[in-house]
Amino acid sequence: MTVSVAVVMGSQSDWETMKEACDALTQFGVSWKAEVVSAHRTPQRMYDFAKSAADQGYKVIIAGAGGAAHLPGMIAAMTPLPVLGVPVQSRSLSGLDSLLSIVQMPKGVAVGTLAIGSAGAYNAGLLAAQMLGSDDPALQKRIADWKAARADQVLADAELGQG
Ligand code: RP5
Repeated sequence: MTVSVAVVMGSQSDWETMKEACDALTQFGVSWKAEVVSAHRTPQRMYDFAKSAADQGYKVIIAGAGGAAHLPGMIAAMTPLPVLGVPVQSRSLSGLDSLLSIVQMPKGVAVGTLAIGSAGAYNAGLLAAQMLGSDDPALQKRIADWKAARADQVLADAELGQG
């Protein structure tokens, strides 16, 4: 069976953050496969993954990394698939290094960069589902229903009090 979204990350230590992306994909019924693919430690594995991702049938790649986070950009350089980058919160600079490494791509190599940490990871999964939903009416409806339910919840809780 073809898996729709590849979720890759630079280290096992990124999984706690990146599993949020997988949770979002599961929530909307989108298939995913997660694995460690390091730009620095396993460059050949990264090359092989990026070069074969489209032929494997993936539609979107989510790539998370921390620190000198080259992984999303390197993968984007080698695949025609859309790449969503998640800056993982780093120990020394709280993820600002990850964010700038991922977001500051040169013109012509696109990485859609999300927020630092678990919110960014979840949103990467959500955004991937929304991208796939443009070609899948049932998926698009599940996302629209979820958004409507969230809005209803906010409205139901909107009255905070009166003095
Ligand atoms: C990056 O270095 C990884 O993406 C990770 O966020 C960071 C730290 O990796 P570990 O030292 O925890 O393996 O390549």
